Amino acid sequence: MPVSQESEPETEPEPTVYRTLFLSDVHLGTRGCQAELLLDFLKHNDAGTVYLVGDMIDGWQLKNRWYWPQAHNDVVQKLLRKVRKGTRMTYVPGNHDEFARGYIGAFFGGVEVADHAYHMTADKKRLLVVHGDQFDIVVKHARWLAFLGDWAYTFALWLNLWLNKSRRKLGFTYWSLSAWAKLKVKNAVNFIGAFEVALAEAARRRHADGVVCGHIHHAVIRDIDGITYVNIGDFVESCTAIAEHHDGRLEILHWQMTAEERRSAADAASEKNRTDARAAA
Ligand SMILES: [Mn+2]
Repeated sequence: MPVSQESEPETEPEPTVYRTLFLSDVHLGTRGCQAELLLDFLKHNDAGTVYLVGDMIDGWQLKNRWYWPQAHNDVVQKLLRKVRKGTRMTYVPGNHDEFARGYIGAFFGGVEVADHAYHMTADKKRLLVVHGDQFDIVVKHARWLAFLGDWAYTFALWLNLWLNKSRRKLGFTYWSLSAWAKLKVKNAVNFIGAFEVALAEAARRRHADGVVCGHIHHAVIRDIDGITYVNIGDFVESCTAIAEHHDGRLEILHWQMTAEERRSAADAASEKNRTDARAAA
């Protein structure tokens, strides 16, 4: 017997249904999180498979100060509701929600928690799905590591894991690569480039055709030496997600306005065009 806890009006628009949706860096539990826009996004967009690629909940912020408004709760409910309706959902934790890394392999409300995942696109491309913070040290020391070779790369990945574990045990906050990069503003572009190359390299080492990640809040789809590099962006500043169409084509979805705001903006624009056309006549 179907049980519906939420009753939604009959007039709900039909959502666009993609093959896959990727979301990351939503940062629920912070004031910066654009939960209302995300709710609107989830209302208008659906998929057979959804990946939540880390920093969905900001455990670091919540530990300092509890902030959990209704809209943030609604996002969680909306996602779980999709699962109940048959969406396959995988949650790949990031550094801000690393508490979830203690539950790798478990299912919560039908959502699988995984350290990383491989997604096969409709056109048979194998994509590594990972948040990206695992490569912070590799990114920071990319130049040295390239010089030192393979053992250094493996060591850096291990060091990254170990350092953050120790910092946590000692009660320090997470060392944030993005914060570090923002301090060195003039290096921001270099930093994004280094991150992209490090993640593409990670995909190559795992014999994947591409990588879908988050972490640096910078949505992009581009080719790096034959590897498809995809960054989902975030739902804090840029409000972006990645969609896979039914033919395997990947696209960045921008959702800085609610669908309603979008419609009235379009109406206003076409009204202005009509007025302009009359004035010109
Ligand atoms: Mn992150």
